[in-house]
Amino acid sequence: AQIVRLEDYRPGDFLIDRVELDVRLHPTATRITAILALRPNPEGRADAPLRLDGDELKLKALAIDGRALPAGEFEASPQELVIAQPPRRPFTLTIETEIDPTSNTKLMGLYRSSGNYCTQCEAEGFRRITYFLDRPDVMAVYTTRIEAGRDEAPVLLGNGNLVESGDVDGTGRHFAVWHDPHPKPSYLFALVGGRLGKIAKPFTTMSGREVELAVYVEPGKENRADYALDALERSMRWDERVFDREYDLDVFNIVAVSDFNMGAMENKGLNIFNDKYVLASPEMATDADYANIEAIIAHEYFHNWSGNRVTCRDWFQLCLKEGLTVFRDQEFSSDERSRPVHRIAEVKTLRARQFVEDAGPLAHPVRPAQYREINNFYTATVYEKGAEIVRMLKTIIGDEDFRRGMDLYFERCDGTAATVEDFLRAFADVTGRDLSHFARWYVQSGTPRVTVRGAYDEGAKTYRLDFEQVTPPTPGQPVKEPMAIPVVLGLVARDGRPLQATGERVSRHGVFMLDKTTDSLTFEDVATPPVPSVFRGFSAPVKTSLDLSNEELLVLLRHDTDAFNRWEASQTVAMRLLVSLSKGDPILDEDMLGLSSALNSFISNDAMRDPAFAALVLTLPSEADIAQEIGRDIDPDAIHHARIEMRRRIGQACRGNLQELYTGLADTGAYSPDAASAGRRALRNVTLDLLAGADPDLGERTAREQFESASNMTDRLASLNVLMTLPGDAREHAIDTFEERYRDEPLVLDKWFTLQAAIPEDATLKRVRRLMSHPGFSISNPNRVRSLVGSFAMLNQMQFNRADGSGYDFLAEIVLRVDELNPQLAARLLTAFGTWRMMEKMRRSHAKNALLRIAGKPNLSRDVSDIAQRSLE
Ligand code: DPP
Ligand code: ZN
Repeated sequence: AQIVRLEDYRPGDFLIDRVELDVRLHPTATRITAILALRPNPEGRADAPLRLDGDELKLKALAIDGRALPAGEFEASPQELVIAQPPRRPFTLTIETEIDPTSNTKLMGLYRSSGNYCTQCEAEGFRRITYFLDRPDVMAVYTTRIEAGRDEAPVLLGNGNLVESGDVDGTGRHFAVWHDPHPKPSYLFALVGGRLGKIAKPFTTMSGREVELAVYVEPGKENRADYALDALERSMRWDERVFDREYDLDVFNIVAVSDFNMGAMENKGLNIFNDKYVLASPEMATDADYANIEAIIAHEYFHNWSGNRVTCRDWFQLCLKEGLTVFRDQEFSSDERSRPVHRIAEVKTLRARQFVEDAGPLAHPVRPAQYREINNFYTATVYEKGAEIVRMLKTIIGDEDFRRGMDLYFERCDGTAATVEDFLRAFADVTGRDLSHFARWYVQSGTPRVTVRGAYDEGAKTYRLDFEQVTPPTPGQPVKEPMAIPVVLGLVARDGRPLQATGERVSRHGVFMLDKTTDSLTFEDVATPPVPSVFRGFSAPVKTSLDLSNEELLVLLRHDTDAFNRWEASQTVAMRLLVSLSKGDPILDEDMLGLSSALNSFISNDAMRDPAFAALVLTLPSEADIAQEIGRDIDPDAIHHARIEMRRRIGQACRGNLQELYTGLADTGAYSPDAASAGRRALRNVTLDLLAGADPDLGERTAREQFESASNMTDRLASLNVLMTLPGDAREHAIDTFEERYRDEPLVLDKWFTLQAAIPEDATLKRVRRLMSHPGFSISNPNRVRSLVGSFAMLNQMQFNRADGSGYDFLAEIVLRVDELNPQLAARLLTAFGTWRMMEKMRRSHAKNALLRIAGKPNLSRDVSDIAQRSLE
């Protein structure tokens, strides 16, 4: 397939200023008339043909300035419409196309979900509706007339504001005209037509404009949309308060649909959401679901400025909107919840997804230099690492300059299609700093590893820290340059007393910049040998090697003022023991004892002060985390058993305290999804898991009781998760009871699929195959496929990476099946092979064969063939 390169970017030869669409919805033959106001781009070539993008389109009519174009003057294929000699002045082009939304299983362009019509145009879906200059630097003002049968689609929604609506006399059809005054790229176009229930509330913006906020859902589910609407309102207030960003239309509509490739989409004034990220009730959603809904509602809303008002010049700049918007939604969640707890959650996700990606065959820079299929670049690297870059920038220049830089960026770039350079220039201009070295974070892939060594000089009362950074090679980048790494640090005295220490070259924001391969830093007047606390708050997306003993790390767990590093210390000690166990190395009793007694005193002294934080400290690193830490010749069975063993030992060592905690945290009163209540549930459920590890009989009894008495989905699901680790009748009975209760609730059934796909035992693959013929499963619904097949491949390390290769063969088979319906979904599943090279030899060869089988299949989608090829390179 053809490779698109950043270095080949040039402005288009034509621009489109206005688009008038007339869309006549029909299940299998929707007619679209597009009137495009075109003009030659002064920055383009003067004699170029006009080439419009298409994808599986059927051209019905074509006219320039109202006159039909004769056959010889254009060439139309499903993929392209070319006019060799277009006018060299402004003109209108009228294009009529016909499409079949019912057979659109790719869920790109206009398609149907539960009978309703909806669209998804990012990245390149608009070209499946009409021929267009489908690139983000072509920005136009859209007016959309939507027409449909009144019975079939009583609700008709478009971008912008509603300007007209009414009946089409005597036909049973009606129409609505929507006008969006803000110029936008085609990827932000959307329309919806269908039978939908609505909840709404008024919102007055900071300058006093009246806006109606509304959420549309499947009729009958309106009462499950309250939390989403509330989150929207809080997001809007927050963006006004924190970034001075105001909303700019008369309505803000959110529509939930059940068939959606991504989480949600920020179409101007008309966000379309995967219903998983809208619908919630205590009976059916977990605390994690509520937190995700809040974050994603905020994310899509924040795009109104970081993405829509300022959009991307080309798809290489995707991180310009995504990294920045993830940063913004993370800040929002941190303000709404607990900042340190949220930070830990962010880092856990970053490590689990982005570090893994960066260490595998699909590694790429935050701003890639090339792509074959842009859909494959909506990645953890672009999103999560992209957000970390913005956070580092803020850490380096400080809060005030960061805010001034953001203001300047929005002011300068409003209404334009911008680049990463434009973004950085705003911060360089407000601070007078040279950010060119920092900019390397956008272009160099791979996770830097920073080694830190400390040395105390008793006589001079100084403490020196030596730093060294290395970034490993990644695909296409064999040699790496040193990065500009902000290290937020401090020193901790062993007895916990605050340690006064001044360091040279530590900025007034507490940051030491490591921008060379090696560097050191000396602290003066250090009274006693300290324990260094580096990368506080995870100040940079790097891996760290510390020459600290377990004992010293446990000093940090007890005494560090930085909550992130307290947690990190507990995890580092646990990880060291887990790695030793996994490799079959003996672990010293004193090391085991050191950790369990530290945890025991943590439970007695600290756990109830911040239960959410305590839950994180008491959660052992996952099997996937351990595999990453080991890095090569992985044996997932050994890792699984090592983790079970650690869980047992910690559970037994802390049993008394855990039992007390479990009882003390008993569910009281009505459910509320707030962070404090969620934290108590999280801690109680971690406690249950450790107790079950220590004593399976007690675990089973307690989990069954909790399953039966739970007043909310969080506790019910947590008890089920514990039961999944305990084979037997109680488990199977609970599985059946849950199914019985929720068989008509697809989003809850998804949890049931996931639960079973993650069971760590040999029979699971058979179980997953059987569940694929469950009436609640559907191979064409992305949420169902991800819940069952995706969870098996991503959550069940041991069974996906089975020694006999059958886990790989299964995934390959499903990827090929799904590819015929929905390439984007298939490609996403296939990324589970991203860790195949670090497996031991037998597994590696099975995985490679499965990948070769996929890559060799004729007629693969570009999405799947791109991932398969890169995974094999
Ligand atoms: N732009 C969407 C989002 O991340 C995904 N297409 O919000
Ligand atoms: Zn986004």
